[in-house]
Amino acid sequence: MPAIVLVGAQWGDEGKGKATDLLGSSVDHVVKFNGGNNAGHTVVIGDQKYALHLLPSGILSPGCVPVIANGVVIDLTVLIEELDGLTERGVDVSRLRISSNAHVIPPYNRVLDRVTERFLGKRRIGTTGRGIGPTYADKMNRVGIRVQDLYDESILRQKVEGALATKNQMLLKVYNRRAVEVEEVMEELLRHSERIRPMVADTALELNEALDRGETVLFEAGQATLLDVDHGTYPFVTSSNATSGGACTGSGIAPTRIDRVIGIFKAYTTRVGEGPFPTELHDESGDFLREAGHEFGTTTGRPRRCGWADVVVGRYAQRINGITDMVITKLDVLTGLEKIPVCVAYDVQGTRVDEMPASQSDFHHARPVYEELDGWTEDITGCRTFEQLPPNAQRYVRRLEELMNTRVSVIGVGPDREESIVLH
Ligand code: 2SA
Ligand code: GDP
Ligand code: MG
Repeated sequence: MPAIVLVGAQWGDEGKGKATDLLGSSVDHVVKFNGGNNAGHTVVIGDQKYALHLLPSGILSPGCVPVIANGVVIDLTVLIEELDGLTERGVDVSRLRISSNAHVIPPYNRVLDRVTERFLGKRRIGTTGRGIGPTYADKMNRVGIRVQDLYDESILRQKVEGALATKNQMLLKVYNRRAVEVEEVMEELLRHSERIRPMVADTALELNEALDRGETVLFEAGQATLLDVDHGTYPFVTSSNATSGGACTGSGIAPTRIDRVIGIFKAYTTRVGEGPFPTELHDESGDFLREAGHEFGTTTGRPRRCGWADVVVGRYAQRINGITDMVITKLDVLTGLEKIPVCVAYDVQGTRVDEMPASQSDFHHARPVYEELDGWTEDITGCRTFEQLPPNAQRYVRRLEELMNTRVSVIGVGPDREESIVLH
């Protein structure tokens, strides 16, 4: 299958990094098409653990070309830090390709992200504070700075001056912060520009040519369906399209070229940041999931909010993304629970609702309607075939598959690359 999109089916941190890495050896290119260093993907290979933010997980697979496509926003300092960190650990990063159309995160947008959140107070989004939202806003507002601008200093200066004319008004007059100097922005943006120059390319052309040659390209989404700016729980979302459609606009690959969409669905649910979450647990069950699943932000270290699996969300993700295969991750985390509730519908002010409510207000009021499944106690981390799973774990997976009207192709039973059951 030459063009595969991999998306998160919930609110992120489903284990996309591990799933990408698992496919890595059979893939020629891994493309990051949205988001920036707000993402955090943890990949465990033997005794080595890697936390990737800006780089696609494919960077860890020898022979695979990692691509940062046009839909990504790049913090250049973080990019260099990540490249240096991996190089020190013996990873060859020289194959990286960076789209000349990708936008860069200028320092003032990091400041604006943080002060806006503080200003919003109780209405804050709970962003990662990396400048993601303001940089996408600049892109839409046509005052953004692109990678290609780094190679024309006079254009770059004009753009920085133009952007600062309004940004400094906001910083000074609205947020009571110091103004940002043109020179400090120029210095940061140009500090590493020559170093990345050999990697900068027309990645849309390169990817289309790779597909023409019959090579396999994997598009790896950052964040997830319910964090998508159009299809997520707006305004409690990130500022990019994290759903499968975003792979096309974010990379320059036409929808007709996509062959397969893999959805990553964690066997329970987590969310970081603010916003509605019907199955959230505020009791010891939530603490159990957080501890057993090590649910702390890969980028910010924030404790993740935890709750039971929600198949209304899963079905929604299946529909919005056109998911052809579902990967169920972290099944091992549920080991030891006597009963495992699964949310099959919502009660919205006395009315049963089977699909994601079209109105955000209804979703804020949605209360989960649960079906309870029996748990298992056996350690499943050593299982490598479906039949080796305890019968109740098998039933849990089959029931999710049925309720989400999908096909489960892989089951994760531990963080390591090897701790996976491949069904199809
Ligand atoms: P932003 O910074 O503008 O993208 O924040 C907007 C919302 O998107 C959420 N968001 C995330 N949710 C889950 N995981 C993310 N990546 C990191 C991780 C997060 C971390 O892998 O753990 O370390 O805290 C991620 N990135 C953005 C965010 O929480 C806001 O709700
Ligand atoms: P991503 O943002 O979707 O790539 O996910 P993260 O890397 O932020 O969070 C997923 C976490 O779960 C990481 O620490 C992974 O190492 C871990 N993980 C992935 N799959 C499994 C699994 O099947 N079982 C367990 N126990 N951990 C897993
Ligand atoms: Mg993550």
